[in-house]
Amino acid sequence: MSETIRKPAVLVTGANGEMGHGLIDALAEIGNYSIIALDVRPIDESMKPKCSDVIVGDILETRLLERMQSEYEVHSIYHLAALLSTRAEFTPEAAHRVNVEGTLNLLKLAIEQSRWHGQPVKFMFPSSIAVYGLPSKEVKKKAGKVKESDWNYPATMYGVNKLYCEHLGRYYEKHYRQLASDNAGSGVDFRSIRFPGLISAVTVPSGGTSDYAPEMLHAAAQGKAYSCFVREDVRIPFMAMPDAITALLKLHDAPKNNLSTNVYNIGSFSPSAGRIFEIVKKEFPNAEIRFSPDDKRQAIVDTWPEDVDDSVARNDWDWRPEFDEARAFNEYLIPVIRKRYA
Ligand code: AKB
Repeated sequence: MSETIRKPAVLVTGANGEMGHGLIDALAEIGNYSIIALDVRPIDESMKPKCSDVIVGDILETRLLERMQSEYEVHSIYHLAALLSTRAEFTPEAAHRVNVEGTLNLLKLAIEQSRWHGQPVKFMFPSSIAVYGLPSKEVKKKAGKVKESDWNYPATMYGVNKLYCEHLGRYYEKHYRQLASDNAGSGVDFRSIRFPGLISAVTVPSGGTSDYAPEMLHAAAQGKAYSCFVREDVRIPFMAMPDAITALLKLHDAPKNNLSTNVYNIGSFSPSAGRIFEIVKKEFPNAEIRFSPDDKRQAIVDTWPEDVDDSVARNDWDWRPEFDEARAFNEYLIPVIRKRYA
C-alpha cells in the first residue's frame, strides 16, 4: 500500500482559491494527511506536488462526487468553494446553486463516507461576517462587537447562503432524518468559522466586497493606481491569511467535547479603510490611491459589523490571533508582498 493511501484523506474544495492555497500549504507541511484537491479551475502547478490527487470538476456534478465516493476514504472535508458577495449579487441563482446545493452535495458525501468507514467526518465550513446585516450606519456604530446570535439578517445572497448552510450543517450533525426508524445519525461533525475579510500577501481575492483592503495593498506594491470603492471611514474586521488557516486547523483538531456550538466568530483587527490607506501609503509613498465609493458596494459593507465578539472561540478552542494590525502589516503583508513584486 502506498504511503498516501495509508494516511487519512482530506478533501479540499475550492482548492485553487485564496484560502485553498494557504490551507494546502499548511496541510502538506503537517504531513499527516493525503490531500485531495478539488476545484472547478485547473489547480496551480505549484500546488500539485503537495496533493495526492488533484481533480478539476464542479461540486454540482453529482456523478463526480459519486465517483469520489467509491475512490477515496475521506475523514475531513474543508469545503472552501463559494461565490463571494459581490459576484453573487450579479448571479444570485448561480450563487445559490454553488453555495447551497454545492454544500448539500458535500454534506451528502460526508454522510456516505462516514457510513463507509464508520467514523465521523469533520466538515469544515468557512462562513463569513456577511451573515450579519446591520440595518443602518448608526446601528452598526452602536452595535460594536457582535455576537454570533446578533443581527442575523444578511443583505446579500452570499450572506443568506452562508447563514443557511450553517443551519444545514447543524441540522445534518444533530437532527438528520430524526424521524426515521433506522436513524443512526449522519456521522457529520460540522464545524464552521465566520471569517472577517481576509488579506493574503500571496494571492489577490476576486468577487468579494471586502476586497478593497487586499486590492489597495497589492496595487500599491505593484505601482498601480487604485480607486477604493468604499468610504474612508468604513470599518469592518480583517484578518491576515495565516491566522485564518491556523484557525481552521485549530478548530478541526479541537476535542468535540469542548465545542459548545457549531459556528464561531473569530476576529483580529478592525481598521477603517482610511487606516489601511495610511499604512499602505507609509510603506509605498508613491502609491496612487483615491477614494471613489461605489454606493452599492458601500451599502453592502455598511451592513457588516465593525467588529466581532469572538469570546466563545477563545473559550472553547483557545482561539487567539497571532497577527494584530501591526504584526499583520509589518511582519507578514508588507515584507512578503515586497518580495513578491520585487
Ligand atoms: C466577501 O467580501 O464576500 C468575503 C467575505 C467578507 O466573506 N471576503
